[in-house]
Amino acid sequence: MSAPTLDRPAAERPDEAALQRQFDATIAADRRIEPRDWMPEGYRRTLVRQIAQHAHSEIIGMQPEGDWLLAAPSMRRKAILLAKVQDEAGHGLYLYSAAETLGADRADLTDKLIERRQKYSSIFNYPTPTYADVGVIGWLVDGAAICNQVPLCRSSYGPYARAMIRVCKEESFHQRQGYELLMTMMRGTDAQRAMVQDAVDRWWWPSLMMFGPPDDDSPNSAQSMAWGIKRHSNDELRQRFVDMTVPQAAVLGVTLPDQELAPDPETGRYRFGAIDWSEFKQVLAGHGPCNDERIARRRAARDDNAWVTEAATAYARKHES
Ligand code: BYC
Repeated sequence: MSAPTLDRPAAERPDEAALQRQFDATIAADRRIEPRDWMPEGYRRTLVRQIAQHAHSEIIGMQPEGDWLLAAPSMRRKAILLAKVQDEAGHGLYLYSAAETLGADRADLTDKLIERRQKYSSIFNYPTPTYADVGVIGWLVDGAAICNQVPLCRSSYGPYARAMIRVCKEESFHQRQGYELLMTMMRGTDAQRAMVQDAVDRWWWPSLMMFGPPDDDSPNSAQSMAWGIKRHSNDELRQRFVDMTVPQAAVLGVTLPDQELAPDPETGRYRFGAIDWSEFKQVLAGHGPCNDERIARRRAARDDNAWVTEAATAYARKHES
């Protein structure tokens, strides 16, 4: 980071151009940047933005499925769901720790989320009215997350890449538990099959939006890819997700709600219909079905549990002295 060098006498300050060259060489050689390495301010800012957003998504992402913890249909389903939701909390914590290595303050990031000055993934602004939503989140949302996050295991910033390795292992368990739940429901009654289809209809398009705006409308992609923070473009990963998911839908016996979805014999990939980007923009602007509810609950969690943070901080101070 550049900040600690500023208070040194000019003669002792490392040459900024040389540091930049060293940074560029590290990126060009596909090696990792570590917290103590010098990095351009824009690189640091971009990482804090993406990692904070990612952490917020994991924490806010506990809510839609968390709503089913008390209503899960069996002890087994409850135990699985509880473990999954706890994993998401863990992911949030690894990611806030990664953001801290860049000089960010965790409480400040939470405040920015609650004040809507930082984003979280659009997908978590949709409701979970039936238990099939739990399965579909595992299958589609965790499936999309895996597509997006596996390449992030090779991200150029060491702490982010390392956090992603563990996160991806857990996400792949989440995706399978969702698929297994849906398989079980599809072997059940007509009403259960209809419930699964309804949930797929509601979550399919928002899952495609998770990958972010199309490449020609993605202001951050080019620089993030040049820095090796992102390894693939939003559209590339979205296409990879569609190609992976269509055969899984066929095995499950559900229809994906897109009449234009069809194999393209030239590319061997699936063509799909136009995404409604106005819906995505509305959700990002805070007008999705559950934006207010998600933020209100996160605010209440921060405020109602402030005494725990205060007590833990006081305890830690006592043991420091
Ligand atoms: N939602 O230039 P772009 C999970 C924003 S949780 C909201 O393409 P970038 C799980 C974007 O931030 C895992 N905002 O940006 C948890 C930017 O705005 P700002 C969630 C979005 O960063 C619980 C603007 O649009 N995964 O798996 O190059 C239960 C322009 O976009 C979204 C991550 O967080 C969106 N969907 O690329 C179950 C992945 N898309 O910041 C599961 C990590 C875009 O300039 N993040 N925006 O104001 C990334 O990979 C990248 O940040 C993105 C966007 C691909 C999402």
